[in-house]
Amino acid sequence: MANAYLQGAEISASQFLEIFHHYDKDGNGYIEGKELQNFIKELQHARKQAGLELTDQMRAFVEEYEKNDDVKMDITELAKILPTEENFFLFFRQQVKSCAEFMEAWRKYDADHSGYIESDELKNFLSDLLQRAKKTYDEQKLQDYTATMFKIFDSNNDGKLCLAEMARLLPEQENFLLKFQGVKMDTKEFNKIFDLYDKDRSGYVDENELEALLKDLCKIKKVLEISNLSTYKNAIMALSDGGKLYRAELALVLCAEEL
Ligand SMILES: [Ca+2]
Ligand SMILES: [Ca+2]
Ligand SMILES: [Ca+2]
Ligand SMILES: [Ca+2]
Repeated sequence: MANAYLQGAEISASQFLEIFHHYDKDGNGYIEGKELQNFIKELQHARKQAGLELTDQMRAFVEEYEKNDDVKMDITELAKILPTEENFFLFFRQQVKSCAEFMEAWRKYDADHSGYIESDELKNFLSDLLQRAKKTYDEQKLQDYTATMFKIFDSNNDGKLCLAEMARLLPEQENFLLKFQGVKMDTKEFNKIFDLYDKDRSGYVDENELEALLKDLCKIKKVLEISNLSTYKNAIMALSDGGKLYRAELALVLCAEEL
């Protein structure tokens, strides 16, 4: 593979994906161990050949690796290092800054309320993001872009994106959704919890009911931190219909199965 991209040439979203797969030899979703060693060696070599210094991001990454060779690089980290023509990770993060904004967007673009973002819905989402960022694009580009997003994020290849798959786009510190993956329950337990915390039996959980639920969850589940309670609450409430969080909406975050 030509090394132009390591020297700073701009690459397209699909080339970017190829590069990731090129280095992730065993295909486990991370460039790590020998793979990472190889990546860093080729990166340093290519930059030197082109008479270029490492960029600040590259240097920071290499320094971290030198301190701790257990470092794993996932696709969002590679996106920070390699400049892409349309760096959708950085671009997405400029537009969707917090978990609450992400949930709001989720609610809006899951137009058929299936609990998933399907191809057409993702296309609408990307199209709006591009417009907001005042980028020019045509139908072809939008289709490529959508297809690439699916290749990257549809981990279980079912042709639709669930909340947890898309949540990989969020920065680590904002990304409590990944923590909630470890808290999810089966349908029976989820329904029991929903009924228990829907104290007034209105059929939805309001903000206070949700707060009580999350407080108790923080006590039982070590991965959740009580200091983040209001962040969790605000983000999950962003999925609600004007403060009414119905069963199917809460299930997106707390239930491991489809209702
Ligand atoms: Ca790997
Ligand atoms: Ca949908
Ligand atoms: Ca999927
Ligand atoms: Ca209620």
